[in-house]
Amino acid sequence: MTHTRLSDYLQQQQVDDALQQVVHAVSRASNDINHALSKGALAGVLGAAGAENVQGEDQKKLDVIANDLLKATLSAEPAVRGVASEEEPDVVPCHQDGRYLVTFDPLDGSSNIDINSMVGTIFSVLAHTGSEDAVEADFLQAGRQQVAAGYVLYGPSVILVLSTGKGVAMFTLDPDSGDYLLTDDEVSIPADTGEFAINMSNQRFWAEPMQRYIAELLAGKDGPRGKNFNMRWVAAMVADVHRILCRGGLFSYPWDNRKPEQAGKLRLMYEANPMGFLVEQAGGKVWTPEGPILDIQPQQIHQRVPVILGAANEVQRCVDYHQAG
Ligand code: AFP
Repeated sequence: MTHTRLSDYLQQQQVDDALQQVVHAVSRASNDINHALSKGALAGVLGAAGAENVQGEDQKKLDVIANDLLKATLSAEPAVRGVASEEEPDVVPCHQDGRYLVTFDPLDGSSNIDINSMVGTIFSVLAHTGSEDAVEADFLQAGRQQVAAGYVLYGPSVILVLSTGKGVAMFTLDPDSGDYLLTDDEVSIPADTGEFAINMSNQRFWAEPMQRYIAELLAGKDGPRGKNFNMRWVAAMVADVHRILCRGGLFSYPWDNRKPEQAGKLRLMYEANPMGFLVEQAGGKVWTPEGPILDIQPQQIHQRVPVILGAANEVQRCVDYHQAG
């Protein structure tokens, strides 16, 4: 069976040339990141980098390697006006006539690196409409303005998942050719589910409506939901969302009172917005308890947001519990 190559798919979808170049730059960088990951301890790339990022998190060596690879590859692309990264304190201006801005989480799930578990690269593409040199304000566009979003999941297979606003497509890396080949272009999230993903160890810190919603799932068929639910938690959003795109489910990283001043753990511009774009394109919902995440007007590049996403009916029920107070 022959599979469509990523380059042919982008042409068939009539994606503009400049955006095609951006997607190809991300796919090239992902090949290099995957190579570094697969060498792991053999290349001495595991473990801490010995520095903190702007989030105050200890960087892993591979966080820095992945960030440097993506920054170098994208900033060499004439179509790129600027980039922003979880690992960069400020936005990085690139080409003064570039049409697109790219935000990325170079290696999501860093706590999984040293245990050989799944990690991924998340990216979001916005049109540049502002000043000559890209500045932070140019990036502060609502998630619904994204022209493309996707991720690369470094698992048993390396899978690139992409949406340019016309549904979601999945491409599997052929290790022999180095090409990403189309393996699914009918990605859809059922409105109902029997599976949820949340870090249960934080349960006592959540707001009461979230505690109620999750308690009902745990009560199973003898509880108000009248059916049993299964739970998964990979501790890498990219892997949990990939499962939801493949077989449905609900994912949440809610606000909790450990740091009450912090809206949530996940970052809006390079985690919630790109993943939310994909989830909505696949028929799911992505909300905070107040409303759709993709409608949020960003205030700063590293801002955080509480996330409830996946099966539309489950997201709605969870949000309704919050809005009922
Ligand atoms: P790291 O990249 O620091 O491992 O964080 C990953 C993440 O941002 C997201 O991908 C996971 O869903 C979530 O954090 C896991 O958080 P916990 O480690 O608190 O479960």
